[in-house]
Amino acid sequence: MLRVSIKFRRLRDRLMRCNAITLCIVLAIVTVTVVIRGLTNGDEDDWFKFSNEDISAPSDSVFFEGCIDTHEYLRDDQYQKMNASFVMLTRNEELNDVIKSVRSIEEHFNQWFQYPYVFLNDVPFSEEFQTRLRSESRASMEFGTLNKLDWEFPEKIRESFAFQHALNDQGDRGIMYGSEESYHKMCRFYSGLFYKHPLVQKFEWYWRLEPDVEFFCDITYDPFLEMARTNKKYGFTVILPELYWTVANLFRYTRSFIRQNELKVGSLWNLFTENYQILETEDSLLASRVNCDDDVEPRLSEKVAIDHMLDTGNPEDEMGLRYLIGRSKAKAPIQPDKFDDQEYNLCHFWSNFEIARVDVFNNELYNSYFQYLEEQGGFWRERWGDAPVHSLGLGMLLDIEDVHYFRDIGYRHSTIQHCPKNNLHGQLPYTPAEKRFSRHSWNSPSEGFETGTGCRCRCDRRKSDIEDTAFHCMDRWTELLLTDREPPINALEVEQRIKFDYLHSN
Ligand SMILES: Nc1nc2c(ncn2[C@@H]2O[C@H](COP(=O)(O)OP(=O)(O)OP(=O)(O)O)[C@@H](O)[C@H]2O)c(=O)[nH]1
Ligand SMILES: *[C@@H]1O[C@H](CO)[C@@H](O)[C@H](O)[C@H]1NC(C)=O
Ligand SMILES: [Mg+2]
Repeated sequence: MLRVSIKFRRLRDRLMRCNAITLCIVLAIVTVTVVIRGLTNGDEDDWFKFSNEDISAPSDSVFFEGCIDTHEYLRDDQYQKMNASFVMLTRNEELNDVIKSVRSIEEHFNQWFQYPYVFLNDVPFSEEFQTRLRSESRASMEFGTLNKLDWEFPEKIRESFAFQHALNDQGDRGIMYGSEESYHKMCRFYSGLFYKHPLVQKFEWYWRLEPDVEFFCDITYDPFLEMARTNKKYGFTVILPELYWTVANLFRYTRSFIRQNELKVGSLWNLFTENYQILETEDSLLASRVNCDDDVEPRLSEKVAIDHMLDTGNPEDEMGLRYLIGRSKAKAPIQPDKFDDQEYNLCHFWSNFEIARVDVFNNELYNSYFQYLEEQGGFWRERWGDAPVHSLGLGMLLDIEDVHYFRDIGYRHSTIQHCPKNNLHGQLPYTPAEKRFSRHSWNSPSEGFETGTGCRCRCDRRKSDIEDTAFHCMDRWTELLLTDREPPINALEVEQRIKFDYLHSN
């Protein structure tokens, strides 16, 4: 099923990139079909949905399908507790939402594993905050305060007219959180500073948490250990597209950083970028006018006819003349967000959940990337989120197989959620490590599926899964795991074929 869809998606990508009219027609047909189907049987599960599919691949799949016996797993000689902690930046006022998140992660995971917590705040945590949280877990907790330089924008910037104007302007333009200074600070902090905090640096791994998040499934194994065993460096549970206007110039600067440092990006880069370099050619005029497959034949036919006229020096060559005039009048197609033949597709790992090695960010390359972005002022001139910044940084540094999709971890933050289907065969009875986490029998898990990955997930099926709504990003992820990228088209080969036809038809 998935392989068929790969062919379909190639076709669709081609249509989308080149031909707005065709796209409109296709969309119209799809809409009509959806309406008709809705009227006739309404069985939406017949449609292709990622949430119904098995997407496991040799380079990445869930560590376990369904549950494992945690007590046995922990007793095993091979088990070792990892050098890891939870990390959460939060405010005193958010205490109740913080408790909700901690209760959820304790119930679904940490009651068995006892990983410590690190809480960070720009002002000191209150006594109440600390005591109430300590009563929520047997694991140790540390409460850190950020130093001012890590949190505030430099004074010179803060006091500039440009700074206030940039924030007001983002507010006027309706950019989500664009006028909130603290949101900008938060994004900047998570982009390039959290992993430098001494409390975070005490560990080799971290699991980022936020207030008011919810976990839906039991995580019966140790994600840090399984990542280490399979050589994974970064794990996510949601991938989705960013709001364009928050990052309008991020990719431009990212490309220029890559160019200045002559970097060779990792294969993960392909998850986040559209590639316009589909022709292998030295001819830059030709390359600039070919952005998609549909441009190849027309642009090369034009070139063959013009070259032929110039070679033969025949001014009566009507076809050649017509093409030459046409080409000199034509403007190069404008792709405003194309840099070095690439464009950011806006996909990013949703960074309010991350399980990763601290050194995936704390390394020379990523640090200088952050430094470069900081110098461009994008954390206040625009509202660059830590999620797209992390993703593009990781894209440079990592290969696709360095990343793990925690598809079996059901997660909700704000209104977006991923709740996996339960694995049909791999369910085990729940055995809490603490009495306060006992469950009522009426609170039973959702039904199981052959392709499911989850362990005792309880999902609200009325809510749609981000795997299905952020289809394009999931599509890219699975495409990269399952297929090789199409090689560029050799311009010379196509040109020779066209030339042959051209000379033999004249
Ligand atoms: N200490 C502190 N923490 C902050 C501040 N701003 C944001 N945070 C924390 O940073 C995290 C993300 O900020 P939020 O404002 O919740 O951003 P969000 O989750 O994208 O947006 P919501 O959907 O509105 O929750 C949360 O854990 C906040 O508690 C701040 O000014 N001080
Ligand atoms: C954990 O990792 C940190 C950072 O790499 C290191 O400084 C620390 O010594 C480690 N702790 C243990 C107990 O191994
Ligand atoms: Mg939040």
